[in-house]
Order: sequence, then structure tokens, then C-alpha cells
Amino acid sequence: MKRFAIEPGEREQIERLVDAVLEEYGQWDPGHFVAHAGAAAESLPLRVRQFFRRVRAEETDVTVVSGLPLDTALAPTPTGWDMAQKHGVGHREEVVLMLCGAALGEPFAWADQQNGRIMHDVCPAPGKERSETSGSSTAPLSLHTEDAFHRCRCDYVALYCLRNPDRIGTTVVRADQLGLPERLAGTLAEKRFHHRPDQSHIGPQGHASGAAEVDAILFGPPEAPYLRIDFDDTCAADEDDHEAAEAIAELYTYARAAQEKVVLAPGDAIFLDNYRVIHGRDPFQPRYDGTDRWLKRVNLIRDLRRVFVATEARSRVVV
Ligand SMILES: O=C(O)CCC(=O)C(=O)O
Ligand SMILES: [Fe+2]
Repeated sequence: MKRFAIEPGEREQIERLVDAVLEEYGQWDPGHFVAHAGAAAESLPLRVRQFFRRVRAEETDVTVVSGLPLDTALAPTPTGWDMAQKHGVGHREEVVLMLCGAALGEPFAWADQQNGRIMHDVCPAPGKERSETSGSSTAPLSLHTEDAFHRCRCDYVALYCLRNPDRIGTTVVRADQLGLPERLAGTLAEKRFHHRPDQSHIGPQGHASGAAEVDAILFGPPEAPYLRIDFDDTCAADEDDHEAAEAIAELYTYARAAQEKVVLAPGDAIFLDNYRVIHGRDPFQPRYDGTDRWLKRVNLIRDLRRVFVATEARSRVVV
């Protein structure tokens, strides 16, 4: 886990960069700007760019950057991502997250998530309180790696906090901290698990992008392991495989024991390595009065070609 504080001079430089981006690209459209974001991110302060290079090289599991610029005239929190899309709110913060994200990876999106938008809004939505989507509130968002079911799942989830008045925690479990016994790690490393799509990818017709995969939960370098798991949607591939089902339950116990909490403050951005960290969110009571918790979110992948190969198109939107 690494923390990085933006200094006042750096914040001013970033604010000027946001002004320049908004001026140069006219009507703000993240879907259009994204192709230019990597080049624009070269104008972030040098210390910031160097920091993100180190995060990438060292595979830092959890990174929190604080003191990023926030608009003093920030709009009220929308009641759900669809309202955010309709009213187009938090543009300056979208530029900030797009630039920081592009300093770490390549932003991309999902056709069936938030209408294919590249920049998501994470805020409570009426009727979604107990859903397994980012619009939930009174039910906790249970532990998951993002889009665990898909081979194109992101390398990083980037979240930028605009409001968090009740100091609601983002929960994180770092793979390095799990301390799994060898026997359990061995079972989890076998391809005995079905990674099913989560609710956020299932539309009214029950469609989900990409076939669900049968794979391991634990993989990669044993000294710094990778994982893919969604405790709501990962199950034993064979329903008679009780050992696999038991291994998921055991992993959950270890995950809960290793769980940490990061409370994001306005102006904080968190970058979760989606191969090294399981995450979720504590429950809270929504108010729907414009003051609710509100994050911007973007998915980042290290190599855009993984997306091009999966979609068979030079597109940043996975269909
Ligand atoms: O709201 C949070 O802190 C985390 C939400 C989440 O899991 C996500 O947006 O991917
Ligand atoms: Fe998530």
C-alpha cells in the first residue's frame, strides 16, 4: 500500500492542465478525449508521472493519491449513474481521473455497463440499494475483483472521491496479506472454478458480455500472487466438487481476516491492482438530497491489445 500527497504547486499545475484540456477539446466527451489522454498526461507534474511509473513497475497493490483538485462549484450528487449521464456532472473531476488513469494504464469500458461510458459514476441510486452494483448503499458491496468473469477484466480500478460525508470505507484485501495455507492455495490454483458475470453486466434481457470462464482463483507468481474472485458469483465449476466449494468458503474466511478499510476523502483517488486486491464497500444510508457519497470510476488495462483481441476491433469498449 502506497500513499502520495499532491503538493499545492502540483495541484495548481494539474488545474491548469484541466483548463487546457477542456479548452482544447471543446464539448467535454470522455469517449472522445480518451484517445488523447495518454499524451495529455505527459503534462502532469514530473513527480506524479514518476510515481505512477513506479506503481506500475512495482505492482503496488493499493495506491492512494491525495490532494487532487476538486471543483469548488461541484454539482449535487446525482441519484444514480444514469442521472449523472443525463446532466453531465463532474466534468473537471473526470478530466483529473482520466489524466491520472492514463498515467498508469489505458482507460477502457464495457458496452453493457453504464451504457458503455468510459467514465463511470459510483453513487447510490433509488431502487438499487441492495443490488450488487456500484449504485448499492444499504447492503454492503461484497468482496470482488472487478469483472472477475472476463479475461479482459481491468488491471486497475481507479476511483476518484468527490464526496464521502459519512466516511464510508472502501474495503480492500491484499493478496500478499492473505497468508493462505499451502493446501488451500493449491486447490485455489486449480482450474475448478466458474467465474460468472455479476449483476452490473446483466441487462434487462439477462445478457452478459463475454462467456463466463472456468479457471483458477489463484495464479501467477507465488511470491506475489494474482487472483480473480467474486464471492457473489464465483462457484465450483462442478456442483459435486465439494472441495472446490469449501475452498471458496475458506478463502472468504481468510479474506475477512485480512480485510482493511480505506476511507476516501474528497480529492483522494485510489488505484486498486485488480490482480492483487479484492475490494468492496461498507454499507451506508443514502439521502438522495445531493450530498451523498460520489466517486468517479475508470477501468484501466495495461495493454489495450487485450481489448482489441477480445472485441476484434480497435475499440476501447468491450462488447
Ligand atoms: O464504492 C466503493 O468504494 C467501491 C465500489 C466498487 O467496488 C467499484 O466501483 O468497483
Ligand atoms: Fe468494484
